[in-house]
Amino acid sequence: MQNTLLTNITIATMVPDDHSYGLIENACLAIVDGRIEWVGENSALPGQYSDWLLRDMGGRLATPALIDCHTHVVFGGNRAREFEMRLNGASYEELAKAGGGIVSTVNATRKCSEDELLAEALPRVDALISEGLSTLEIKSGYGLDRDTELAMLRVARRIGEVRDIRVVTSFLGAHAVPAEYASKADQYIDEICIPTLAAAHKEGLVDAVDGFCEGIGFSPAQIRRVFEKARNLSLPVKLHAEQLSNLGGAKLAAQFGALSADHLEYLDEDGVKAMATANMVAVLLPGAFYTLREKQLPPLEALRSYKVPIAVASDCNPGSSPLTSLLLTMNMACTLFQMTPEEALRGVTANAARALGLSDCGMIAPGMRADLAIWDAEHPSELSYRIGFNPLHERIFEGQS
Ligand code: DI6
Ligand code: FE
Repeated sequence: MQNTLLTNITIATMVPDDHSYGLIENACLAIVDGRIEWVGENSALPGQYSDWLLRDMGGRLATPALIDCHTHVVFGGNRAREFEMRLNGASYEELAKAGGGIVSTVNATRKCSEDELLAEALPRVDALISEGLSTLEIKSGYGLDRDTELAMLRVARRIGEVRDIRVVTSFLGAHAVPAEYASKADQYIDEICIPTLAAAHKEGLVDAVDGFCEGIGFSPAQIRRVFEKARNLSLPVKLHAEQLSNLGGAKLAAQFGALSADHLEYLDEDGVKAMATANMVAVLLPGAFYTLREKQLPPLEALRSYKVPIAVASDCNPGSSPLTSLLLTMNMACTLFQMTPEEALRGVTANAARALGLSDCGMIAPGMRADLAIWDAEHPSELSYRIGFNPLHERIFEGQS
């Protein structure tokens, strides 16, 4: 689609950060070589576009294409049985300690070839794409040995080749301690996690480095060592922090200039301040909160008052968030966390881009990539309002339908 002009369209640009959606009605949008060249009201359209290929969008709504900035979509097997056990009384932490949880997905993932991992991941990715996704973050972390961590990241890169999406990877070697290193977490960090990070980086497989800072994961001191390696390799960091308890993970991440801290139910005001000072994004994951039936809400008011940008993501993973819908994630962010529909949409567009360190997507403005979602909707609040309904009319990726 070269030199195309979309006409008769309502656009939620998400540009001004003032809770307005940046709505333009009766708008036009000019696309050249996969980039947005002009956007504005029809009445202000410059003459040079008059002989371009016109596409009448029938008054529909355009938003930036959706961005899922926190997922674990590559893994083997599923944990439906564990879900059942939780509903029969076992807690997530008890199951993790009894060799279930993340470690059981590690066993299933290690048994899969790269082709099998790809085949298992693609239906999940396709579900996200069917709701207008353009950009997907994918973490490793279910291998926990060198070969399987590398395999997961290669599969993540392949997903970006076999589908029209942009994939951003995160190395999550510090996700859990594998059974062969039980009670030897420090040794695992030294012998597997850090050397595997170096190997994955050498293969060009790592865009950022993540960790799970939690009682059932790694201590701040252990995460610090992984982050020091990331700094050495000039890789940005992010952290699963304050999900089930407050270990000060967000503050640690702030010391390393992290892109984001994610989950954050137990974040305190000091942590919020540290995130604000370090210009970090708070990534909230209502799917995990919902699945684990958590009670502790993330500190939304404090995040708002310190002006920490808030993103929301699916956290798609087999244990705590088997969720492959960003529209449902947006609905949950509103209903469970009391975010507004505007915050939810910003959370899967402009602020999700920021959480990934991307400055060329997530908003509709000249110079941005032409990654758009066209909806059968009149107003963007409809995207968060419905439950289990997909009003996507068309997805445009780098200017192509
Ligand atoms: N926090 C989560 O919610 C997921 N990982 C993490 O660090 C859970 C992953 C799983 O249970 O498989
Ligand atoms: Fe996660």
